[in-house]
Amino acid sequence: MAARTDNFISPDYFNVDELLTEEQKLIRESVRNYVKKEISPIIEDYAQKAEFPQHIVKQLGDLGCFGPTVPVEYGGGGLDYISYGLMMQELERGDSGVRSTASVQGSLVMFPIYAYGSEEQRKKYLPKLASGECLGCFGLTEPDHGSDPSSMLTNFKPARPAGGDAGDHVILNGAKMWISNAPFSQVAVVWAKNEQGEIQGLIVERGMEGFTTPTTHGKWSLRASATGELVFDNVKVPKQNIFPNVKGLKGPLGCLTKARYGIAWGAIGAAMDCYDTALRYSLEREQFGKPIGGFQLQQKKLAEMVTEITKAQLLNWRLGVLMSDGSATPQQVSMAKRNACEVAANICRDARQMLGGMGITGEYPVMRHMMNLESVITYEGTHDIHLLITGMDVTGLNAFK
Ligand code: TGC
Ligand code: FAD
Repeated sequence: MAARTDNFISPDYFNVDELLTEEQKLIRESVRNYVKKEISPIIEDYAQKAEFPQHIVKQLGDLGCFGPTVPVEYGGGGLDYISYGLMMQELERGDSGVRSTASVQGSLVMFPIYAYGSEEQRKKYLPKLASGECLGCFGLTEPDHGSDPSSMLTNFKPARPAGGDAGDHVILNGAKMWISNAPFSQVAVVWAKNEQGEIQGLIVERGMEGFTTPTTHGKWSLRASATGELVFDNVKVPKQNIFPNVKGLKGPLGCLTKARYGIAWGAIGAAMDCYDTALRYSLEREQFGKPIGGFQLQQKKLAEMVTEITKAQLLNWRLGVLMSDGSATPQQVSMAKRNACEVAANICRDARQMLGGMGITGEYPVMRHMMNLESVITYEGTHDIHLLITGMDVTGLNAFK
């Protein structure tokens, strides 16, 4: 497949740019340029082959896309949440799988090590994760427990050497499924139950005996992202790898709040790419003697796309302000993630139709985005789960159980 030239022009119908600082705009520009130069020309090929472009891990680290809100002293960017959101928007404009790699590394691996880890854990892992020298993954979902992670079965017990005391290790057993980055990760943040049935996080390293990461094959979505399982068969994990500062489901859910926030921005990046592609196509493609953009039905699609993108941009920006001052609620993040995924999925589908037959090919990024969004609307809490979170927040009534 010929390398694609990326001439993306970002829609900004309400001059949302005026709400951004110069620093935020510069950060966005550097990630946008990176995507144009390094991601757009290659990503279709990797997606078609269902391969993860491993070389981008170091590039994303160099660009500061891993842990942008983690303090600088641990290798993070020390940035505000709008800068982080803009980075995720630009990466997902390239491909959801690329944003996924950054979301997992920054929000689901670096954040818990920073927020719940010991000083030794922070110093040992964060700088290497930030630079991309080391890739991480996050294991919460299990084959039989997805939306309901509190029912997880993965567990650990103190290693009890015959005749000795409890020792320095625990023994981890169980399996995680659908884990982004798993096949290429050097470390995994794993959520498991202790002997009392409380959920705790552990850092499991590749190479520990009994730990394997089989690849998940046959995906029609997120094909340029590597997904796998984490299998623990009596894995001996040092006690010093357990997070000392959190217990319970609020540990993993706290990480998900950060990652879901990034997805809210990211999905709109994919939507912006599809809108930009459809708009250009509609002005170039002629049928019945005029550009298809001159037909009312196509204009309706474009007008609705740019309206929804604009509404989501404003919602994300406001949420970014609340996240930066520490006052955003997880429920607000759920609303933004759900809104962005719905808006993006609809826009990608409409854009694909506007491109006619060409819309199903890899000549354009639209079908790839459309298929990717089927994962994005499912992971980090399904569309229905986020709706129920909003429902519970406004009524006070739990409709999950
Ligand atoms: P519930 O009783 O509601 O909550 C348990 C404790 O957690 C607290 N909490 C949160 N804390 C921080 N952030 C949040 N978003 C939180 N939501 C809840 C809550 O206050 C409570 O704390 P405490 O102190 O009282 O113990 O828990 P529940 O068992 O009823 O479940 C609620 C539910 C269904 C909303 C939740 O479990 C859920 O969100 N399910 C969806 C699961 C999910 O999102 N899985 C994602 C897996 S990771 C992934 O998909 C990565 S994809 C990455 C990529 O490639 O980009
Ligand atoms: P289920 O929970 O079985 O849900 C099936 C359906 O039932 C859904 O429509 C759901 O909305 C609905 N449902 C469930 N409960 C209720 C309810 N109470 N009321 C109404 N409807 C309900 N997980 C990780 O831990 N780490 C990762 O890195 C990761 N990466 C992923 C990458 C990809 C490509 C994918 C597809 C998934 C990934 N996941 C990851 C897993 C993801 O988070 C789960 O798929 C998701 O949380 C849903 O769980 P499930 O697939 O088991 O679906």
